[in-house]
Amino acid sequence: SVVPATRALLSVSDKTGIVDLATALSRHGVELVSTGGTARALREAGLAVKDVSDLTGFPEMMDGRVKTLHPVVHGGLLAVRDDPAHVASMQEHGIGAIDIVVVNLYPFEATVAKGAARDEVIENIDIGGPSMVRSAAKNHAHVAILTDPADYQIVLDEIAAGGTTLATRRRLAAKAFAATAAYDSAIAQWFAFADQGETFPATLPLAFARGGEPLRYGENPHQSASLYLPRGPHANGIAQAALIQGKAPSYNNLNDADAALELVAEFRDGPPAVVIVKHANPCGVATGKTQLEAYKAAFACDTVSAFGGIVAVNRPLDEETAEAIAAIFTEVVVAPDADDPAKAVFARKKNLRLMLTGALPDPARPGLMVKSIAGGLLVQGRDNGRLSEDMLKVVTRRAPTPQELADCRFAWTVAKHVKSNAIVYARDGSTAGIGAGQMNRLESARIAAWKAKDAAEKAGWDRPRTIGCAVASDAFFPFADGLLAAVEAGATAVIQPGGSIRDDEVIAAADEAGLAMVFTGMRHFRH
Ligand code: 93A
Repeated sequence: SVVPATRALLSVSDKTGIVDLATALSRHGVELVSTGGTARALREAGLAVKDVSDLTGFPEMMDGRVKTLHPVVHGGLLAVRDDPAHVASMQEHGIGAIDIVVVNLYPFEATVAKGAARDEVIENIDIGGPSMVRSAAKNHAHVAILTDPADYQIVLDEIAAGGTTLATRRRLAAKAFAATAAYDSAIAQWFAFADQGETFPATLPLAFARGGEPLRYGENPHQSASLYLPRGPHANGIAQAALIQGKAPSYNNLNDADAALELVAEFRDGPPAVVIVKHANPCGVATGKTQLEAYKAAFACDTVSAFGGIVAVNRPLDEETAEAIAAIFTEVVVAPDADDPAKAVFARKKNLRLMLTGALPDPARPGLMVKSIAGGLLVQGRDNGRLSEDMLKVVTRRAPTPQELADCRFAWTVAKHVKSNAIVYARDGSTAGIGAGQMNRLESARIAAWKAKDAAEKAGWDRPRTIGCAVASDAFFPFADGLLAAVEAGATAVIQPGGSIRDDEVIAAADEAGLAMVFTGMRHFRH
């Protein structure tokens, strides 16, 4: 199973290390065969090289699209050396065996990444390269396929010792197929996302590669976990954020930080906004004239849950806000950026993780949501639905005041990011109470009201901030009871999708209570 090297085929776009490798190969008496640019580089280094076109009897043609796609090349790669029929075919057609193949592919991803025009991207889809890689890898019983410069030395050492070993050739073959699979999935993803804006690449499982280190554990210590990063183009999400200080984020940290970032990104074009998340649900969200004001208002919504929470801001973090955040135990702070004094504040808090994202992601972007179920994956487009003026329909006798309407929209935006059944009370650009994740809407409405009352008691306010607030419901009220619970809490305006068969009943109850209610026609389930 040791294969001595007699002939090598070299065809590389990235020519790093290729001269050294070829020099060493030729020193071991290996004949070198190469494609245009690679052959030129080797000749310039004074090496004797045979052109593939001399082997095939065809010139490279069609702008290089066809250079190695020929039976003389692929026969030399695929022939089973100890099969008499294969050997006979080689003799009949003048095909020489190739033992070592060194290929790296046209830089497709780099071409996409630099923002090249469509034609240039297409031209950088390598066809002949992956074909050679796959032929050589399939025939690893006889051929060593090098796709990574990191493996050059191992193969040279083996050649020096008499030939490549089967164990190495197998390992190289596995790596080669992983490389072509990744390459094709990047192409598929470009077609699906960047080119056509589709949300469902056919190659979903291949569209992601594990990034960096595996995570310490999953949701619980007995569960393993990894972070996978998309191949090819991606949005600047939490997975791409830079960790400025603190321990590597855990599975739960990333999950929560993602929820916080996605919600705060809804406010990226607005005034300073702060989101505090606990267990992937916001427990306080507010906008303010300053970042500190927004933080204080968000914190006041639920001072208990904020402990050990995740804070996200929509503007570069400033010092006074950092001081306020650092005053209580906070797991993670997510920000587009942080000024130096703010960083200095956190430097004193060794356990706090600071993650900087750069420009916040576009909340309207398309994308994929993946959830695993036993035996399969559920895939859907991300919920990028956003409210526009023309969607809103006033359904009550009373129309909301401008202030109520603003609070409705704010509450609605937050509710989109709260686990269903979501009820959000909001006033003056700040949440007053959030009810999340209950199995019926009435309970979420009650919990949100109870929490608002609790917050008022803790803060020593004379009354809860739900008095005169707006309430948002992520899906329609199936009965009037949930709405009446909100009325009891002090809500004067309601925003909800509408669409229940009992809408008439719910609207009548709203009119009875003097509420202003708008329908959005859009639902934001989040289960
Ligand atoms: O255009 S191709 O898809 N057609 C081919 O027949 C072919 N053969 C090798 N691309 C092809 N290659 C690629 O050319 C290799 O994968 C390598 O990336 C590159 C090396 O070209 P050169 O040696 O001319 O720089």
